[in-house]
Amino acid sequence: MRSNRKNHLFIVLLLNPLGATLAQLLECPFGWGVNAKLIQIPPDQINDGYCDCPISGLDETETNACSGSTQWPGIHANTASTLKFHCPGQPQLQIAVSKVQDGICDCCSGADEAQGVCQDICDEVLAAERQEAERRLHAFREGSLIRKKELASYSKLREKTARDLEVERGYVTSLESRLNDAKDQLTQWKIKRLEQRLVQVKERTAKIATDPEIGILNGLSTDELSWMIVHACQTAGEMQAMFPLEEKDAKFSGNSKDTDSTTCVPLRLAGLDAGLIWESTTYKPKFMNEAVDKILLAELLDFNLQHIDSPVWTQKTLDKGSTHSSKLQRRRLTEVDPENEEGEDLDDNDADSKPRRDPSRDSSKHAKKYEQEERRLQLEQLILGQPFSLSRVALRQKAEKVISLIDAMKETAEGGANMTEDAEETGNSDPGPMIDPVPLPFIRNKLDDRRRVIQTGLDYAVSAKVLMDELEASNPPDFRAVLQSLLIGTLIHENLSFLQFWELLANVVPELQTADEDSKICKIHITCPPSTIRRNSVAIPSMEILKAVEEACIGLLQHAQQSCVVEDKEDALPGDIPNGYGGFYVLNGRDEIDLFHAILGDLTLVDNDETKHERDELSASISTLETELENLQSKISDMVDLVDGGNDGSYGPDGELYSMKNSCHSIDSGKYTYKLCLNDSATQSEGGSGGTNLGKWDGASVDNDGTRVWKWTNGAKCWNGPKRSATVRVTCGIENQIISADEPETCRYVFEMESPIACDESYRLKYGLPTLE
Ligand code: MAN
Repeated sequence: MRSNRKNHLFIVLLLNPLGATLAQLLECPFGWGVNAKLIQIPPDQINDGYCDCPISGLDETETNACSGSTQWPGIHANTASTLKFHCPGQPQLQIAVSKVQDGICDCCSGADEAQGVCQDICDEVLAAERQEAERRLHAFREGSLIRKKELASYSKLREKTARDLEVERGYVTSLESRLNDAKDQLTQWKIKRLEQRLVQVKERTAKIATDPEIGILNGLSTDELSWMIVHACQTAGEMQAMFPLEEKDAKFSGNSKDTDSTTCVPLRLAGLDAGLIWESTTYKPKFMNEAVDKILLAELLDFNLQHIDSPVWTQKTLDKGSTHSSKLQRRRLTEVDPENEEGEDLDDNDADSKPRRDPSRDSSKHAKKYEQEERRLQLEQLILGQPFSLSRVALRQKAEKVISLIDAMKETAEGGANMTEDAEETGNSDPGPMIDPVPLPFIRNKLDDRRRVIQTGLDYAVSAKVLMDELEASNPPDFRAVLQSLLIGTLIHENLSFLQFWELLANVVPELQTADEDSKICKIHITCPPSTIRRNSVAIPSMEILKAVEEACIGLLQHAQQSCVVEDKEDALPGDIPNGYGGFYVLNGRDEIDLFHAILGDLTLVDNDETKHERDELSASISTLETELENLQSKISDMVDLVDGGNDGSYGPDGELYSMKNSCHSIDSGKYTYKLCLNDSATQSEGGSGGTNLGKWDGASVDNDGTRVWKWTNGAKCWNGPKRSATVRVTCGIENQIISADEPETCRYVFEMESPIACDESYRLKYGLPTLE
């Protein structure tokens, strides 16, 4: 060991010129117990690879010689890394001191070994190194030019963009105000339409209702008008349940196929036509000239004009209806929110006749529901007690009777079958009465169906009664006019025929109710032939209606009598349940030859070509401006991004990554093609198809030795391993290109890439390259 000292000292002095001065002062403890003393270490024995201070290790802090001493923990990594042997003529090559004098030639000159051990191969080796150095220098020259140019153009662009940004922001303000103006125009247009319709409907309904010649509601009391509205809704519910939407043209008889729907839609629409809506939870009426927002009413009307088969009448449903699909629009008419598993009621318009829930759950909400249910039942009883409901009650009773008969027969039949089996066992051969059971379920279903029709009618009627009661309680200034307008509106939107109207009238005006026992025997609930009365010299019904009903009655009576005869023949079980069974008819709404078509047809809720065109134009200019604004905002956001050097600083120092923003780079390696996209994702594909996700762009950073590192993380999970990730280390080069790909650990991918952006000062220093003018 000692013989090597000279050589080693050379190393120390070379690497640490201060070492000798410090070492001159070095004293260290030596020996133990009574023999302990301080010894002085001469400079040539410091870091000579021989441990003179075994207790403290102070003389060999840069070698491993004192490793294991009691006080010195061993050579420190940082110190070790600085302790290198420099090969003369090879500035890039530094070798660990342990490789000096180890018998292996590391330096091309052989300077790391004793003289004569190695051959000098520097000419050969340095030529290759020189070539590499030249290549590096060339790349650096070119690359750093490109880098400078790109940085300069980014910086110029950035300044310009910062200036432009102010201008663009000014455009936003003006676009926004133009957009607001356009929206305002559309709103004003809708309000104008609303006002026009209100005036039109008011004039027309007043005429239809009270014209001395043709008025159809002349002479009626407010109570009668109110009950006619309730029964009109009952009719609407029955039509809705009896004839599902596709089977009839009637648009507004509560037109959702959803039988859960219990709100009397025609009445709600009639309300809008009268400038009136009912508050969504208390059903207190709000008139437009009082509390109702004109804009809301205009929006509702306009929406309904455009969506005649799925109208709305509250803000909430308007919002749903206008922004969502028809599926959601349909839900609007449903009492129970299908997304709510609890089956809670929608707290808007649809609860006016229901809920019909189990009241046993003990929250105040449910107590309230219980109260509502009580109220509903009371109203239902009240409605069932009206003359209009007589045929419904009769049909219900008849249906119950027949159904219990069918059930009893079924039991007997089953019992009989059992008995037959028993009889076989016991030898009793009497099989009992034989009944053909085939039509029974059919009849039973039809009767159930009829009961459902009646119940839907009742639900609608209850819904209307709730609204009527609240309306009356609110004591509106011209109650009669409001009722007339609501009734006419309901008839319009329900698509009611004159004959159905006559049925309402005949059942609510006591003097018109027939005392003709025959018609009761025939169980016809349409009052045929019509009677007529006069109140204060006003004819009820109007002459026009009387005439039309008289004509219609001729055919109806014939049909009714026939069915009476058929029914009477049947002792117990009917063979079929036609419409009109038991005297309960559900009539189709009006058609184009109906008297009411001529009277009410022009007030039906439709959008005509002209108004459609006007709205389309206004809407189009709004959407043009919206698109323009959206584009401008996205442009501005890109500009801000540029000025800010990438909103999250993602363009790196001096915005050097800007020129590479969103660029993709590929390399084929083995059977895979790798594609790395900045600000996006990295993929691995095989045979040109598909692509395994190696991760999403996770940003750029610089590691300890100044190398740029880009990362993609959170890729597709590796089977039994981590999520895939990719790392790129970027070095100086003239072009942007990936030069190597590797997967050193399963699903962890590393790449080397060349790019001009890495040709910077730190690269120059790292490789000791000359400065460029
Ligand atoms: C695929 C490729 C490979 C990866 C394995 C891991 O074959 O993504 O790179 O090593 O999955 O199962």
